[in-house]
Amino acid sequence: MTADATKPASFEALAIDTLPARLGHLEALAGRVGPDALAWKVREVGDGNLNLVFIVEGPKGAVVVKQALPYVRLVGESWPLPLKRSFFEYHALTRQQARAPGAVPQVLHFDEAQALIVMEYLSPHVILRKALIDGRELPRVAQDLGLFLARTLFRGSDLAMPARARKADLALFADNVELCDITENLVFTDPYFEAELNRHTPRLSPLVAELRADRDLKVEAQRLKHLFAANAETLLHGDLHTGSVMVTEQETRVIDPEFAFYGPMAFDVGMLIANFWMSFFSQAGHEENGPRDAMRAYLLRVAAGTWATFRAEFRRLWRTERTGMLYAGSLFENRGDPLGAEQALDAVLHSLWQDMLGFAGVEIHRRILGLAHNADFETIGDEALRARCEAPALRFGRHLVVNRHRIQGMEEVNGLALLIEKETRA
Ligand code: SR1
Ligand code: MG
Repeated sequence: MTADATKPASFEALAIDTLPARLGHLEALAGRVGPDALAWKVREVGDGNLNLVFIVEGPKGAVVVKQALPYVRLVGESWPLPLKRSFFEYHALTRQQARAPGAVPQVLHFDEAQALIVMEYLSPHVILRKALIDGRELPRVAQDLGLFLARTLFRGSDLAMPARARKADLALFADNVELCDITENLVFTDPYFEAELNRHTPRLSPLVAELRADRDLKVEAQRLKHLFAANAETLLHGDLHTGSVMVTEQETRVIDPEFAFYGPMAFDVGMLIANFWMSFFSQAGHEENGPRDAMRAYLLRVAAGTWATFRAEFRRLWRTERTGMLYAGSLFENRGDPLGAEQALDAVLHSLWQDMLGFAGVEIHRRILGLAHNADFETIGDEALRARCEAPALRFGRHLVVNRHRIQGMEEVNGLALLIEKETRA
C-alpha cells in the first residue's frame, strides 16, 4: 500500500474501516503491528472529551492512534477546536520524555496535517481514575507522579533551562490559545456563575447558589486565574487529572498533554492532587461491595505522598540542577552562602504549596459545577448519594481556595477532608 494512494490532501477524520488503508504504509505501525494492514483489528476507544483514539492490533503487536477532531467531541461541531492541539501534544510528549524518562508513552509517528500521533500501546495498563473507582490501591502512583511533576516542572523552567531556549519554547507553546481558553473559562470562571453549559446534581442547588454568591470565593478564584494566565513559569501538562494517567501495579504513565503551555508550576500539582481528594469524597458512592475505609485512607496517603515526593525531588533538583538564570549559584553557593539558596528554596516551595491548594480547590469545583464532570461522581447512580458525596467536596474546595494562605500542611488538609467527608455518611 503506498502513501500517495490513500493519503488525503487535507485533514480527514479516521474511522475504524478506513484506518488500515490510510495508515497501512507507515513503518511506525506496520513494524509494530504487522505488515498486512488488512489483518489489523481496529477499535475506537476514545472516551475523553475531545479526540478519537484507536487501538490497532495485529499479529506482531499493537499501537495507539490518537487523532484530534476539529471540534470538541463532548459538545459537537457547534464548538470548533483547532487541530493544532495535536502539534502541542506531540511536542509536550517529547519534552516530558526528555525531562522524566519513561513517564510517558513512546511516540512512534506524528502527522501534523492529519493531527494524529501514533504511540506505544500501554497494556495491561488502565486509566487511574477507573482503578480508583474500582477500589484498587496502586502502590506506585504517589512516588511516580510526584517525581514526574517535580522533574517536568523544574526542568522546563528558568530554574534549569538556558533563558534563550526557554523563551523559544514559551513562544512555541504560546499558540495553544484555544486550549488555554477552555481552562481559563471552564476551570476559573464558569463554575462561579450560571454559565450556559454548566450542570450540577439538582439537589445541590442551594449550596451552588451559596457558592456563586460567595464574594471571597469569586475573588480568590479570579486571583488564581490571574496567576494561571500571567505566570508563564514552566511547561505544564495542563490537564493532569487521574484520567490522564495509566497504571499497573508496577508502572505509572502520564498521557494526553494536549493542554500543554507555559503556566504556573502549582497548576499541574494542584489539579492532580484535587483528583485524589475527589476520589476520596466519592468513595461512599462506591460501597456496593463493602466499605471503602481502607481506600479512603489510601487516597489521603496518595495526596500527601504525591506532595511529599514532589517537594523532596524539587529540593534535590534545586541543589543539583539549578543551572538556569533564577536564584543563580553566583549569588549563593559560589559566594559561600548555601543557606541563602536554601532560604530561597523554602520560600519558593511555600508559594507552590499555597498556589497548589488554590488550584486544587477550583478543580474540585469545576468538576461538580461546570461542563466537564468526572466519573468518580458521575458513576454514582443514586442522585441523593451523589449529592451527599459532592457537597462536602464543594465545601472542602471552597476552604482550599479561600484559606490557602493559612493552611499549614498536608496533615491539616487531610484532617479536614476526613472531618468533612463524615457528613456524607452521617
Ligand atoms: C471541553 S473540554 C473539557 C475538559 O476536557 C479536558 O479533558 C479538559 O479537562 C477540559 O477542561
Ligand atoms: Mg485529555
